Amino acid sequence: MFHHVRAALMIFLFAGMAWLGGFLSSEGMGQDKDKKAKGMPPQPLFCSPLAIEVGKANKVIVRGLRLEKLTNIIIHDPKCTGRVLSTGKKVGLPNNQMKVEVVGDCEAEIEITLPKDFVGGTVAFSLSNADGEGTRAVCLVKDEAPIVAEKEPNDGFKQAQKLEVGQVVEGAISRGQDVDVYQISLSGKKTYLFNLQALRAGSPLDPILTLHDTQGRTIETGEPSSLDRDPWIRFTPKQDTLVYLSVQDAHDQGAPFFLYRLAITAER
Ligand SMILES: [Ca+2]
Repeated sequence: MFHHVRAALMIFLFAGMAWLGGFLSSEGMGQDKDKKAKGMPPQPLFCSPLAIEVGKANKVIVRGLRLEKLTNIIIHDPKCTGRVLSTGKKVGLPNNQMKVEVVGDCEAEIEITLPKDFVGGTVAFSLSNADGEGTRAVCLVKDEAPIVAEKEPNDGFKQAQKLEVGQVVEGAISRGQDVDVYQISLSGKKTYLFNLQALRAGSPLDPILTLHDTQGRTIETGEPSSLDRDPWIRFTPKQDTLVYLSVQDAHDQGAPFFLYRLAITAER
């Protein structure tokens, strides 16, 4: 008799657990369905320009996915403010070899205001729509170094654009197979650092940085940094010399938004 009761109790218990399990899993499925129906939050990828200034309101074009119905911008720094100037519009891909998750298919205009006493090389932000807050993107913040704009044509050693130590050049690999070449005069026995900034700011450029001598021979190819894979070169010439630095895309792709910054500094 006792065994029968226990068996019945066990059956009852199992049935109860099965019912509860079914209830929970159908609940879970319901949630998945809701998520799909609701859509996804915006995903900003990178900004143009890549770097913004302290002590002012910076207008920035942000490129990414699902930027059409923006409701808010969230700046992840309590000293900075931002607003959405115009919600996103769909824009095409320059060619169908480009991956939409890398270059985005939508552009919006935002404003980010940094205080004069801002400290730090980057500011992160995210955007929200009716489906919530999306992933973060990063704007670089300009330091004191003078900025030079890239000037085309600069596709070869003969057309190289002259730069000086201490400057930062802001450029773009603006079309497929574009190469930007810079000429710099260096002093012997000093150590120089050539530091490219692209991937750290989400740029779709997959940069190759190469240092050449006056004969066009490769002295060194940029080492991808362990943090963000942006390439850098440290170089100490034996005597005063001219060198050439070239910037290219690893896949020979390019578009006006394949932006980079290249900083040339002397180490003490
Ligand atoms: Ca060029």
